[in-house]
Amino acid sequence: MKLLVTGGAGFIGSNFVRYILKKYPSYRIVNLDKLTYAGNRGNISDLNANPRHEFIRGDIADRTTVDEAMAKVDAAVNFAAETHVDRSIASATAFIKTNISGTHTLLESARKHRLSRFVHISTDEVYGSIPRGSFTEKSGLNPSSPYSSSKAGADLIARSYFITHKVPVIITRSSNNFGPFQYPEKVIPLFVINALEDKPLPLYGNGLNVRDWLYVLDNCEAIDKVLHKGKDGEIYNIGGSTHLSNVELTKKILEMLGKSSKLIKKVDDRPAHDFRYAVNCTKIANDLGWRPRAIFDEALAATITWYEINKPWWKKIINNNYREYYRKQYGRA
Ligand code: NAD
Ligand code: TDX
Repeated sequence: MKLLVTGGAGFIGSNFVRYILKKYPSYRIVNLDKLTYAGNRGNISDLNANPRHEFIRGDIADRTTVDEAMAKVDAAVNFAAETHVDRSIASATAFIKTNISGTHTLLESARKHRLSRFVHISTDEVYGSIPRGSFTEKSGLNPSSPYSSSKAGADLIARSYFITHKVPVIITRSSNNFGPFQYPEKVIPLFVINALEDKPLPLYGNGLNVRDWLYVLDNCEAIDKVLHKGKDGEIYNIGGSTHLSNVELTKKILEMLGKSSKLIKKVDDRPAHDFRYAVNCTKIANDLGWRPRAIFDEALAATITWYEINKPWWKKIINNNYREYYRKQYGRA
């Protein structure tokens, strides 16, 4: 199979590209990535000499680039997106352009090139917050941030291309991922790095907001199953089944690193901060036989070790974005 992976120089995309090339020795990947602040060639430097991996620097909203890439492949997985909620609150423009227009451009091209499969990577955030229980794939969309709204818009357009144009679209909605190569603006890498450097950990609001943590390689396995065995037009939730409040998560990180909880600094809350995300994963378990394998504490410890070992990777990112990191380090207050 020849596969187009968009956003394959980002966190989940780079883990997925590596996972697929290793698992399927005959597969070829065309990796299309704009290399925004979040994309990093260093995330895929081990693939530089791999003849089965072709990297193209380009924008998913650019029709010519997309058509050229799409002409080379049989199927596509779309990871490319603007992904940080806080940035979408500061300015939503890039989110609308990439997440909505970019997805539309890809769908048009997939239609033209008659792709055999188009997996669109969405998020549990499109369902909005749920105080208890969990959302199924039939639940309505109720996003609250410009990020999640742009992802919900993309989901609806993707679904419409299946219904109207019979483009073989499948959507995945996963919970919060963590693991190697995650850009250190997201809570786990940010807090691990700050703790390693004995800097404050800016915990938003009362710290009681709950997220369901999914190890990135479990997500890669789920997407692999969806790509090969999923049914056209379907949506699959993917969750880690590890629900933790932010304060519980923060204390775990500090404990694993042997650091004091005095490093926790409560700061102003994120505007419209969703309280709790939770997805019901019965469908992917029953239909595709997927369940998360990782044991959370072990996967978190392995992730912490990865950041300890790969200091030059995150030091370079921080040095290139010094002002931003200074602001994050001291929080919003
Ligand atoms: P990321 O921010 O680490 O990486 C995004 C990648 O997309 C980067 O390499 C970036 O350069 C690229 N990109 C951005 N705009 C582009 C454009 N216009 N054209 C081409 N490339 C572009 O993101 P991530 O955390 O790896 O998330 C990947 C996908 O998974 C996203 O669609 C996100 O919404 C979804 N998702 C993420 C999580 C999570 O916890 N990280 C959870 C659920 C869903
Ligand atoms: O400095 C921080 N302090 C803090 O308390 C940061 C960055 C976050 N938080 C809190 C906010 C959230 O409740 O931690 C929780 C997780 O925050 P993020 O890492 O920013 O993730 P979240 O907003 O939950 O969204 C993530 O999961 C779903 C990804 O960024 C999305 O791309 C994905 O769709």
